[in-house]
Amino acid sequence: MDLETLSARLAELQAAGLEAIASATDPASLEAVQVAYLGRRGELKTLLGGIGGLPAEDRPRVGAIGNRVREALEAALQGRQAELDSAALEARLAHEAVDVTLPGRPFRRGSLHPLIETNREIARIFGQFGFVVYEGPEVETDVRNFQALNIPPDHPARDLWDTLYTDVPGHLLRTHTSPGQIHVMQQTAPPIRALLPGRCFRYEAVDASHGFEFFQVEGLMVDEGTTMADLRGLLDAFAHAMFGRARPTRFRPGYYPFTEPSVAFDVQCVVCDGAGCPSCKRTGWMTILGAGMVHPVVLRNGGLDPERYQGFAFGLGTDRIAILRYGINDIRMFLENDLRFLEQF
Ligand code: 2U9
Repeated sequence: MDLETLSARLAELQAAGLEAIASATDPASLEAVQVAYLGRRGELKTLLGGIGGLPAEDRPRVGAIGNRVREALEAALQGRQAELDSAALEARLAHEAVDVTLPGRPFRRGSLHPLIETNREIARIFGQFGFVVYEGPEVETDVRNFQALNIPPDHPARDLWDTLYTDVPGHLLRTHTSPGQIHVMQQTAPPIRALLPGRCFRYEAVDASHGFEFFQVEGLMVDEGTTMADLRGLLDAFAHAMFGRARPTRFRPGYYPFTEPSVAFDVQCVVCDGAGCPSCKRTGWMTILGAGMVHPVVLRNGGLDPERYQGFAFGLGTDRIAILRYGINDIRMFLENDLRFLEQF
């Protein structure tokens, strides 16, 4: 090959290379162009391999042209690479753009279960009188659930509190939170003002107003000189906070093995305001809790001297209070996990 031909071929190569670079649309094809033209076995190397056939005085001229071609192609490659990079960046920015002016997605807010809500309200009210919330276990011993509460084996009152039993002899699902009060009495020195909320169990035919599991809050106060007047005042304050200041209340005689004397505590019917309706069985009154002065035997079982200390206790059904608060007519709904019911609270 002579100088003229080689120069012309180098010019063609440059032109073809520049066109290939300009039409590369992505980094991979650009790299392929680079390899094809400037690689170790690329077109430029191959063409310059023909330099050996030229007369010695022509070689530097061809070498110089070859360098210019390489420089031109390298510059074009760099320029094209920069173009492709910025195009890729533009595309990414457009794709990943965050429109900060869009409205946020709302969080789905849950709500408290009506029994939890009621429980908290009860604890809040008694908390104002210094009552502290304790919790006891749901599986209890026969001793704490019955015997310590003055209900010995074969006592007829056990029929009222038949429950579910575990495989471990002498252990059962608690029928009230009272055994927790025994824990408190044995572990705390008076003055005691304890509130025990929790799940309780009983052997029960289930219907709209009875469940085999239910929730209870019990209160216990023990101190020197505690009287039934303190109990009455406290329960009045509770009833007024829960059902309204003007709502009349009353004590009726009751019976529990663990309190003596025992009472039922009624509020005027919250449905008919005392006129008489199906909700209050036409009596005008609703029993919202039971209470009494702690039996001396129970105080002694709790490790306290009944000559020195007196106390009162009360127990209320959380489900029942919640029914009255929210106007619910079937306690089974509390435990069915039906969102149509729960979302109303
Ligand atoms: C100790 C001593 C005495 C707790 C009491 C009641 C009366 C009562 C019922 C109300 C509705 C249970 O949930 S319910 O079915 N409870 O009427 N409970 S006095 O007396 C105690 C507790 C602990 C050591």
